Amino acid sequence: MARSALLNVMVQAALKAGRRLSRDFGELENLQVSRKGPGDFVSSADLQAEQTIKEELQKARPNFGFLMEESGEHEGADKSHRWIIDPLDGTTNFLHGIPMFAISIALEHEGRIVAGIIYNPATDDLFTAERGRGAFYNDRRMRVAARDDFHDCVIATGVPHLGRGRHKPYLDQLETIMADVSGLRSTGSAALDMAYVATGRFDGYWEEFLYPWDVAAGILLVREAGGFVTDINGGDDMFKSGSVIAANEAIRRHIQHGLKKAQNK
Ligand code: 2AM
Ligand code: CA
Ligand code: CA
Ligand code: CA
Repeated sequence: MARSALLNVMVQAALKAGRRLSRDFGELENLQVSRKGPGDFVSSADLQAEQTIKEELQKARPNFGFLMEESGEHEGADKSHRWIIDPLDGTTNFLHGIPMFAISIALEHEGRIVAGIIYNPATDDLFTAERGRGAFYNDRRMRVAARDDFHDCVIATGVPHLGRGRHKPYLDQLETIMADVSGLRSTGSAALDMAYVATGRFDGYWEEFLYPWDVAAGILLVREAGGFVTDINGGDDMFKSGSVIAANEAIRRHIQHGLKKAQNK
């Protein structure tokens, strides 16, 4: 299927920023790295990627607003459109030389996500979706996994790191879900975890303490791949709650039920 003009703009921005990220990934010793908080790093690669993406998108759609991890919120003349961008999701992996990181770009129109892409420049994996038009992995249609026996499932989760999330409730969640599934995984990139749910590699995913830019594109990818995404209580408030459960509907319910059980431990 031919890519729409809008998706093309997003892909070109990601490819351009991605080329630079790949170069930086090859010479990590030259990066400037600073600390935002305990265990929370940002590098010149994050900032440069964000700048490149912003410039490219602005050239194509001058009036749209922005919400970005590193430089925050900028209102556009057009109040109904907003880009939500994580220029480098998985900075910790990136800085450790682990090739699991991604650029995440979503477009919100009147509060609804209408387009999303996730791009891993290290593997050249590109995941794209537009509302009502399906989700694609390197131009092949994606579907979430159909598996409905929870015991057979490989479930992804984001491990709360230093500075975000409390440990005991998470350990209770892990213990509960772990007891029921075939495997647990964590890529260290929320965007990739969600893209992998959309391709059916992971049967499901949950995480808390997230920001909109971590998940905006991933939410659309999973939904357009036939999956379901809710917050931890089964509602639609992923951005406000910072929590996400994503899977096919049967598995999503299993995860939600497990997390509820963990709360009562
Ligand atoms: P980031 O790399 O864009 O900051 C889910 O685990 C998300 O948490 C990741 O997508 C990652 O996004 C963020 N994250 C991972 N380790 C982190 C850390 N030490 N401090 C802050 N955010 C982190
Ligand atoms: Ca970060
Ligand atoms: Ca992120
Ligand atoms: Ca980031």
